[in-house]
Amino acid sequence: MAKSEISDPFEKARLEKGIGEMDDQNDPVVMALRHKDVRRCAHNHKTFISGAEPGRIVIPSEVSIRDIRQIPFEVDPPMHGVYRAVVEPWFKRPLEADYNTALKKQIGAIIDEALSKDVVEVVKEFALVLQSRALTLLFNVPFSESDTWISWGTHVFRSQETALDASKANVLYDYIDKQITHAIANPGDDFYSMLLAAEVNEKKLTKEEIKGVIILTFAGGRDTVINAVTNSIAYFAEHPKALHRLKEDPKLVNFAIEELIRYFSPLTHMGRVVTEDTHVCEHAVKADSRISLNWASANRDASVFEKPNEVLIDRKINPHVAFGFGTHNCLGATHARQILKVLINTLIDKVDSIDIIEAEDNIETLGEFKRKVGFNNIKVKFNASNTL
Ligand code: EMZ
Repeated sequence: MAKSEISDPFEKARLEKGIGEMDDQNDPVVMALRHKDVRRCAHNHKTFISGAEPGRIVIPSEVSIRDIRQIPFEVDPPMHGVYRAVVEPWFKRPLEADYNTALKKQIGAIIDEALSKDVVEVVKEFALVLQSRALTLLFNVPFSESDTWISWGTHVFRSQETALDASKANVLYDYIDKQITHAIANPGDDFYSMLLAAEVNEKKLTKEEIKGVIILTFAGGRDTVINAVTNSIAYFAEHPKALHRLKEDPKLVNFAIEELIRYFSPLTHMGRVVTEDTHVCEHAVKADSRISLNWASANRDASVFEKPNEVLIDRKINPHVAFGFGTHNCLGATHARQILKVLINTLIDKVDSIDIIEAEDNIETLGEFKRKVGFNNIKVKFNASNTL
């Protein structure tokens, strides 16, 4: 099997039953597997809520390690929309020309460094660095902050040793407290200062609310972006023709981004808590139980996607749900898409081919299902294109 291949473990269950079941810390989850059901449940935010106990819609549940509500992620309409309106313009800044220029400079430097090395371990030396540095643009804080963030590793709540690591969460919370205190004393044009000045229903956000937004910004787009970047490198290593095709026809880059995100589905699923006895795909679910919207499975649904297990980099009709669907669609999607766009364009410019030396998969276990989401580590050699 090719190293960049991400197979679909849900196919049989999706076709036969439409659902999958898994336990998670004695709080079981019924996974909706079909594209239609995933969208329908995501749309029905009254029966399937996000505003449950903080941490409960995440799988694995983070209830035991945090009690701060992430905003707007763990808030339902109508308040969800009110918070979202406050933060949304900030999360659209990646579309601005200056932001793009800065991102190009950062990613160009990372690729130049990679080209100068014999071996690069992509997860930690490339994707983690790239994600952390790019996040300084989203926060609009000094570049040097990224060194601290890199030291936190690929997940702020999880470590290699434990799936839920409370001590790691505390490192993040202490850091955020310090940054907020600093911004109160020195208001500037950074994310913290924007949130401190923001008003919701004519009232300033509380410190708890501000922390909720910031924690989400650190946690939500971390391993997901790292997986998307790493998987992209692995894909182009094994499909050099795809990179050459994009070079010849740059109009395809936007299609390629959506297709890679569909194929990778860096976030397998997201939970919801059920408010009343109901059904998911004819399967009874009880009030106060959990379901999940399995984006990864929906994105391989053959009733929606032709050749669902193939990457068609020019796929035109692509209603994927890799960034979620409906009210709660991913707040960081613009930033993530810009990262991938600049990454691909820089690879096109500077890289001819990539050789995989060795790789270890990162596999998630969801009940009977095992799904590859990315790599624990993957060593590669980047080869420069002959542009001179
Ligand atoms: C939460 C989540 C958000 C959670 C869109 O996903 O991402 C997870 O990686 C975090 O652990 O706390 O932010």
